[in-house]
Order: sequence, then structure tokens, then C-alpha cells
Amino acid sequence: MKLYSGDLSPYSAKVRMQIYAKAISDIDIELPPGFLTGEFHKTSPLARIPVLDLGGDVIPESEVISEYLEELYPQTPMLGSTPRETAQIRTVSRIADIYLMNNMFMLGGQTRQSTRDAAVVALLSGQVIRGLKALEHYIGEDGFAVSGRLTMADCTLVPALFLIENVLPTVGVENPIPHTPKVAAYWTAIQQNEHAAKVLVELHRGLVERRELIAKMAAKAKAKAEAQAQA
Ligand SMILES: N[C@@H](CCC(=O)N[C@@H](CS)C(=O)NCC(=O)O)C(=O)O
Repeated sequence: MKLYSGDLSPYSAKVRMQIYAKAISDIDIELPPGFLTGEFHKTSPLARIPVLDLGGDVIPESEVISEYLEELYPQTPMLGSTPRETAQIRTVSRIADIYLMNNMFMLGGQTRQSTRDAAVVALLSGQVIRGLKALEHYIGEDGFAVSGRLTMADCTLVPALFLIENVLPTVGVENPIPHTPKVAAYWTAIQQNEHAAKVLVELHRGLVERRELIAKMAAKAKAKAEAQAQA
């Protein structure tokens, strides 16, 4: 099996963290073929990562992949031992996915100041802050999101909180995590977990690469504009 993934993709990081925590060794983690050229839709019609490739038969959507892996590799369970416990884990994972990660992902398009739409930033960041406030109600106070052990909720929350801390300030919004004390304490604690730490290294590496690429493109555009002005 292959997981098509990228360092900076938070949805991919969520699945990678599950793979690391379960010590699954027969999934190769690779970059998606044709992602940059727009050809990836030939592999997966949604053309988004992560995608799990079972040898030509592909599964898209991080949540669906995670549930599939949970069934396939029941060792180190990352859902609950009762239906109610599983519902609690899925609630936190869903808040992290839909209310945090989704809005943060769309905010990623607002980093350039010259084209930034203040109304879009206010709308999306408002939803993120609303999600964080709701999490204050659900989040565990023992270093894990739910159940006192690593679960799917942590796998979704870690990349979501990484994005909030690192991307929100780049669109002109103060990092709101310190204003939700239980989430803030959780965030400090979970970063010590070995599987969380591993995906955080990958996410940081992806962010550095993305920023270097943007700086390179800006320098190229500036040089071109200067050359045109002199011509
Ligand atoms: N709901 C999807 C979201 C996946 C997604 O948006 N992935 C991003 C990378 S983090 C992507 O592939 N973006 C490419 C695009 O938007 O064309 C999931 O949970 O897997």
C-alpha cells in the first residue's frame, strides 16, 4: 500500500501520525504523482491528498482512510472501547477537521498582503476561534485530547493546532490558542508525544520549504519587473 502525502498537508499529517502510532510498516509514504502538473486527478478524481493506494484501487479523504486503517490494523486502537467513547473521540476529531483545519486551509490563500480580503480573513478566523472555544469544553486535561491515551482526536488536532499557531499570524491574526487555556495546556503537552513530535518536524519542514519557494518566486517576479522597467 502507498499513502500519497506531503509534509505540509495537515490532512496527510493526520493519517501519518496514525500510521506512526500504530507502527504500521507496510505502507510506503510518497509524494503524489503529477500533483504539481495537475495530472493527479488521473490517480484520484478529487485530486487532493492524502490518498491511500491499494494497488490501483484508491481511497481519498483523510477521515475515510483513517477509519479504514483502524479496521485493517486493530493493534493500538485509536478509537474508543465503547460506542460513547468513540463518539467523544470522533467529536473532537470532527471539530479539529471541519471547524479548525478546513478554515485554516482556506486562510492559507490569504497570506499575500496585497491580495488579502479582510472580510474573508475575519469570517474564517472567526470560525477557527469559535471552534477553539468549543474545544475548551471537550479537551482532556491529562495531556491527551480524549480518553487519557493517544487517539484519532490527537491525530487531527496536532496538525490543526500547528496551522493555527504558524499560519494565522501570517494573515494578520494573533495566535488565539493562549486565550483557550485548556487547549493551550493540551498543545504544550501533546508536543512531547513522540508521534506528534515526528509529524510536527515534517510539518515544520514543509512550511520552511513553502516559504522558501514563495520567497524565490517573489524575487524572480521582482527581477522581471525591474528588467521590464529598464527596457
Ligand atoms: N477533506 C479532505 C481535504 C484534503 C485536502 O484539501 N488536501 C489538500 C492538501 S492539505 C490538497 O490536496 N489540496 C490540493 C488542492 O486543493 O488542489 C481530506 O480530509 O482529506
